[in-house]
Amino acid sequence: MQLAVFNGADRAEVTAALRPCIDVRRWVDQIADARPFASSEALLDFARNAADPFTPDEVEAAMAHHPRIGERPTASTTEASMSRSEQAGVDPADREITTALAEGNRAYEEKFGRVFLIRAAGRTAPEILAALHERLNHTAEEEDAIVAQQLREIALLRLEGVISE
Ligand code: 2AL
Repeated sequence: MQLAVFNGADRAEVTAALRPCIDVRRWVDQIADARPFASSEALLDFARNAADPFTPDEVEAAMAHHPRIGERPTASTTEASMSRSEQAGVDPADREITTALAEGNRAYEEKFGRVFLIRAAGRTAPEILAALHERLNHTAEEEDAIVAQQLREIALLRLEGVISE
C-alpha cells in the first residue's frame, strides 16, 4: 500500500493492513490514529516507539499467531504468507535441520511454556538453530526481553513490506 493511500484510507482498511504485522490492538490503533505520516520513515519510527514496550499480555496475544520455526503455515492469510517468506531460509526438505529444530523447539517449549520465537527473516537455518540452542540456557526473564524484541523486529519488517513511498 502506498503511503498516501495508507494516510487517506478508512480506519477499517488501515487496521486490516496493520493487524497481520502484529495482532496488538493498542499498536494498531495508535498507528491508525497518528496518520497522516510525512514519510515511511516517520511511520516506521512511530511504529517502533509504539512497540516499545509491549506489555506481557500483548506479547502473549501476539505469540499465538506465530507458527513454530520449521512448521510453515499453509493457510492463505496475509499473516501465513508473511510467515512463509520469513522462514524461507529453513528448507523443509532438509531433514537434518528440521529434526534438530523440532527437538530444540520441544526443549524450549518444555522449559519456557511457549513457542520459540525469533525474527527469521535474514537468518539461515543454522543461525536460527544456533540461537535456539543458546537461548535454551537463558532464564525466563532473559527470554521475556528477547521475545518482545523479536516481536518488534518481525512487526517492523512486516510493516516495511506493507508500505511503499
Ligand atoms: C516466526 C515466523 O513465523 N516468522 C518469524 O520471523 N518467526 N516464527 C517463530 N516461531 O519464530
